[in-house]
Amino acid sequence: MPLNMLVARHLSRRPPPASLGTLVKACTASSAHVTASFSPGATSATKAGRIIAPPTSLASSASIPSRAFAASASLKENYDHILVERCFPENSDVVGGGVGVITLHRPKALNALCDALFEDLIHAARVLDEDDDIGCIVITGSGKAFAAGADISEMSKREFANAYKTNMFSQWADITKMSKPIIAAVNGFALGGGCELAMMCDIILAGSKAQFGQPEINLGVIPGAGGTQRLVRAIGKSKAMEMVLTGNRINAQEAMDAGLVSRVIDSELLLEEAVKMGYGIAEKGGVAVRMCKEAVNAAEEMTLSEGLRFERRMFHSLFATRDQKEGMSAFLEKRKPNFTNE
Ligand code: CO8
Repeated sequence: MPLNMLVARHLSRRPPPASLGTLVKACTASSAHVTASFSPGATSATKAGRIIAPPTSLASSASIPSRAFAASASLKENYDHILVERCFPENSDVVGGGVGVITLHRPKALNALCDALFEDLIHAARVLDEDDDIGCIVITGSGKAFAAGADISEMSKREFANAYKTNMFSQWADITKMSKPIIAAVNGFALGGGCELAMMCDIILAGSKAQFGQPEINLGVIPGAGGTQRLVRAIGKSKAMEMVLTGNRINAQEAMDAGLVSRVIDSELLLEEAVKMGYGIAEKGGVAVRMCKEAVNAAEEMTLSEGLRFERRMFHSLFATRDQKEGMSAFLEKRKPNFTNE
């Protein structure tokens, strides 16, 4: 098996979905990078030629007590409903320049978001968020769906008291707590909770076959993870109201015209383009990237004057970073900056 395939597949025992064919090219890693990311010292075992230990950055981060999750965080060897890959640009020594790709992979159920899938998704997202080699995360779908919503067969049996007492689906919001940017690469149906999951991400790229909708009204319920709130902020009241009241879907171009997505990309190239965009973000200074995310997301919650003050304070604080010194020096010296994310 070529090295790049090994790297692209190292966290998945399942065969990658067909769409990953193009991604593998984008995920090509140099042998130097493989050594750096998966040093023998950190490798506990090798099965059938596949490295199955956590990457060194995760192994070493185990000693950093900064966040409770980090203490035991490593990607699982196998997930039931997702595929996870750590991709690195070819011939690059950018610090933290990798992109974590999480592929929702329950194609027979159109990636319906059952509890177990969401548990997998949140676990992997948290680990990648803590991984110093990774600067950006991509969430994508497989088959003909990004995700066709919450799992209706699982939901159909729930009763009010149980839903209320367990705060059903509240864990979904954990996706919005990641500090690194998340790109949703939507390639097919993004319906109900699937559309809401995409809206929890920071950038939505739509494949040309993408379809977005909030069809919960057809099931006798309403959206429950942002379809009546984030959608309004993204596309305005009238269009959002039409979507949630009629359950009608919009296509990729309509989503683009409405401001829900930032770009429409040929379906075949979507994942590759998303990973490339991720590499572009991951090569910037990591502290500034996180602050950009935090400040832009704060705009949804704050008044203009509060938001401007928050932005200015964050801007000031970046003058305490090495990356600010490096970025400005590099500009003046007419060279590329070498950010260290400090
Ligand atoms: N849940 C469970 N199974 C599903 C779902 C789903 N959401 N969507 C599709 N499937 C299954 C189908 O049952 C079918 O399974 P099987 O082959 O075993 O019969 C398989 O996927 C393929 O589906 P179809 O045969 O229907 O495929 P089509 O191409 O004919 O149609 C559609 C595709 C249009 C996407 C259609 O499947 C559909 O309408 N799906 C339901 C979409 C929907 O209503 N989504 C909203 C769900 S409710 C929700 O998301 C609420 C979120 C609240 C979050 C709250 C957080 C706090």
